[in-house]
Amino acid sequence: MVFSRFKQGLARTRNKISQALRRLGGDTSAAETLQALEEILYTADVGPLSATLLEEAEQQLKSGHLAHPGELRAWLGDKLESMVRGPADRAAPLALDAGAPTVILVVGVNGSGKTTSVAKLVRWLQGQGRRPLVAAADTFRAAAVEQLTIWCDRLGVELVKGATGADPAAVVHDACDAARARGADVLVIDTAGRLHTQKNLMSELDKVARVAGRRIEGAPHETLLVLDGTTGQNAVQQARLFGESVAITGVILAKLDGTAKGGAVLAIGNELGTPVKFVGLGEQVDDLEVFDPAAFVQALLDPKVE
Ligand SMILES: Nc1nc2c(ncn2[C@@H]2O[C@H](COP(=O)(O)OP(=O)(O)O)[C@@H](O)[C@H]2O)c(=O)[nH]1
Ligand SMILES: [Mg+2]
Repeated sequence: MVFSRFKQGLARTRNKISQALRRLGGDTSAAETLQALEEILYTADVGPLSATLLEEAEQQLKSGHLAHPGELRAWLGDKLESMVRGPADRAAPLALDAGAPTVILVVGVNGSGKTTSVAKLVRWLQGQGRRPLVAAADTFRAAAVEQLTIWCDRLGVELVKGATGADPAAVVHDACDAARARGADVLVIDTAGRLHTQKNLMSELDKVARVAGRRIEGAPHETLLVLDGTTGQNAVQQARLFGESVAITGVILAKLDGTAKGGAVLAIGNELGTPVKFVGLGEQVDDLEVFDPAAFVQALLDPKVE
């Protein structure tokens, strides 16, 4: 199931890769093989790690390994899988039951997919038998609250919101109390988009986290950074910068369905030491999957076209 969802969602990245791999045959020269590999790594936007992988592949080819395309595929699969980090426990990717209720703060830049990911997370939590409550701490634009209201209505989940322009920390304060009073076991907080360079907005985020921590012990228990997968290596850079001022516990890589740069997920797991916990594979509430590195890499390199 996860495998086929990844396959479908990764269609664009996967097609690029299988095109390159299909060109290889038993009589392909080492140079041609390396070229194909290079093409794979660069189009998938694997990033700086590509150079290391190419060097290793060259060594392998020199010593007579990887001569067959099947071997190259298997070798690449092993390499990629060892690079990428998913949640430590894929059956339980989030630290639920960490607090009463568990507080999940969702952050990221504008348009990365935060609000949609909040809706998807709520759906996922409901599927886990949880009772989530949502806080609309993006009080910047009325449209942002409206968007979240529509999702929450559809999902049958309560939303705590403030007036447009209200202090997000005040909304979170109320939401923490509401979550407790109404017996919710998870509180998911949507926030406004911000860049790591916007000092005032970053300190606003600090305040939101502090207020949550005062209302509920240990909160926020999870701080998930939502990244736009279509931006490839820029997403990696964003994660690095964001991580310098916010304690990120995991990444949601959204929009993987719309890109050939699926390799960026590998770079995030490798460079940041922050696990990719979920990937977004579409615009609907069910289009969220717990990230499983092995299934992801297998799907990426699967030669079968469907
Ligand atoms: N194809 C695709 N689109 C997505 C995904 N996640 C979000 N989007 C779209 O990206 C746009 C911005 O999403 P939104 O959640 O409003 O971003 P926010 O500004 O970070 O809250 C919307 O049009 C979403 O439908 C995804 O996983 N796949
Ligand atoms: Mg939003």
